[in-house]
Amino acid sequence: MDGNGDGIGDLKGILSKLDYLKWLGVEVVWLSPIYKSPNDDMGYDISDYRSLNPELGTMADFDQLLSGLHQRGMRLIMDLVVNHTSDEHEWFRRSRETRDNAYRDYYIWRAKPNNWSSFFGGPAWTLDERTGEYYLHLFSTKQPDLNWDNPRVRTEIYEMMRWWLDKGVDGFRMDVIGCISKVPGLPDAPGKGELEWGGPFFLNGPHVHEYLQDMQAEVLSHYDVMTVGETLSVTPEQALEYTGFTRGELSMVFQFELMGIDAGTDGKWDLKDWKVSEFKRISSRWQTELYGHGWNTLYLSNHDQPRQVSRFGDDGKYRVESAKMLATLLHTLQGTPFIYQGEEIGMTNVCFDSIEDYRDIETLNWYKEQIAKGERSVAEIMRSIHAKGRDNARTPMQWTGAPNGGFSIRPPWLPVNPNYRTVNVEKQRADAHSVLNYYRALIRLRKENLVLVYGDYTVLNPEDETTYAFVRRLDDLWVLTVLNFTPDQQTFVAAPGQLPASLRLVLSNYPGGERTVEKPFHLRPYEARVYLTVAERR
Ligand code: TEU
Ligand code: CA
Repeated sequence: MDGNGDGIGDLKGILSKLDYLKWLGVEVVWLSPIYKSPNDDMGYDISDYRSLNPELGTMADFDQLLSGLHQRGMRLIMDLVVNHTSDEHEWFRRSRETRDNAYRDYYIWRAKPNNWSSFFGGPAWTLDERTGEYYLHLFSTKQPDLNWDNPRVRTEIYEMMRWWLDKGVDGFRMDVIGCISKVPGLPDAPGKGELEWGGPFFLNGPHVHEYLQDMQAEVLSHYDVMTVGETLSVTPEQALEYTGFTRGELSMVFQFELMGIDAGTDGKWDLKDWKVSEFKRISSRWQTELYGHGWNTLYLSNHDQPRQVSRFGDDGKYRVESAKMLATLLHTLQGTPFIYQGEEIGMTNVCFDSIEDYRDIETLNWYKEQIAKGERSVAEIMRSIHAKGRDNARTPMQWTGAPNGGFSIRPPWLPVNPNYRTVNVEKQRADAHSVLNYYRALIRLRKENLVLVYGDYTVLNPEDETTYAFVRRLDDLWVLTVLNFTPDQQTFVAAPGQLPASLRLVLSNYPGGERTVEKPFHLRPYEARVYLTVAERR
């Protein structure tokens, strides 16, 4: 929400929406980076960790936001981006001056680059003319990687973390935290030279757990905080090394296995159809393997991913039904659900015709690279961008049907999705059957039923390609979720003994439907139902 009419969302704007968040049932707010930044990667390139991007507000605005949240019983977690800084950060400006200054080893310099490639295209190394050496950047050339093997870097980061925690923030979402430890010697990735990805040499590297345990001992354990690490390509086994209850590292991590379900061999832009059975296989694996040992995150959207209703549902005829169906999944699995702004009203992907309307560096770099290669037509390139571009999620929040979706009095930094007149908060608050009111009901349901928080998990129909049914149990409490993932009528039949007789329907995205557990279940397009052992609801 833009609070001062310059077309850019800001802290004052968010402050004006705290009552909305409270009404919805939100408990914790995670802000993407708001620090000083040249915005090469929308704030994920920080040039000063202790001051804010003036576009977003002042420190007084921040203090007001934090106390506004706390007064309402909500909490705030900040984005901790410490795998890299901006090249405009003081440390890097000094580091690049000479080969032997005190800040040189804050970053990773080599006389010769290895063959790793950057997540944002091109090599992961850039030659810095002044000292004639290359610096490592897993992301853009303006995001040099910090050298975590240098104890001074760790100490500086811990001090900065304490500074924010002493201000009263309630934890951190840790950006690409699984990338902070690189394999010593930075060896070439085997294989195809420059095009090969160096992943195995910097994902879950040799010292990552030691550094996180150190961070816990030095900083986090002294505060009442929650942490969530962004860990690319972790398996459940690896996730437990970060989050296991006895590990003393992180509260939870974001896994990416599900986000890779529609990516072909060439990566995210290489569009691939996905199967309901595969979705369930991945979801079930995480549910089962973390249960009792660590804590899951649940998410289907964020600022890097396309809109979930466009990706896993139907953003046309069944937008409302499928948005609610996905929301039901998100809130009835085990773990902490993360809702990304606008998801709660079923916001959809955008299809801007021209690349000029896009802002995201990953998208723009990939577009340029593809045009230069000349292997795909512009139409094909745009097709991938429409499906997977990060700006799908970044279009302004649709508050009302007023111009610019009520986000700003001015045309915003990124165009508003043209569907804002039909899809907006104002309209949905007034509609008892809206996606928004359904999210609110789901959040409440979760808070009222411990089985939804602590229950175990069993998938009932792993092989079926149309529906997803699972039960969760806590002592004698049961919850059953039945979801139709298709635009057609489907039937789910439970096997004998899979369900108790006493379950009652407590929430559904359609009126009517079987109120008790009957066999078979007849499901309408994208129908979702939640059943509970109502008598013993607690
Ligand atoms: O994302 C890490 C990351 O790997 C993403 O760049 C991901 O590869 C891509 O978005 C998938 O399309 C984090 C932040 O969430 C992202 O916004 C930043 O761009 C990135 O780190 C660098 O800080
Ligand atoms: Ca603004």
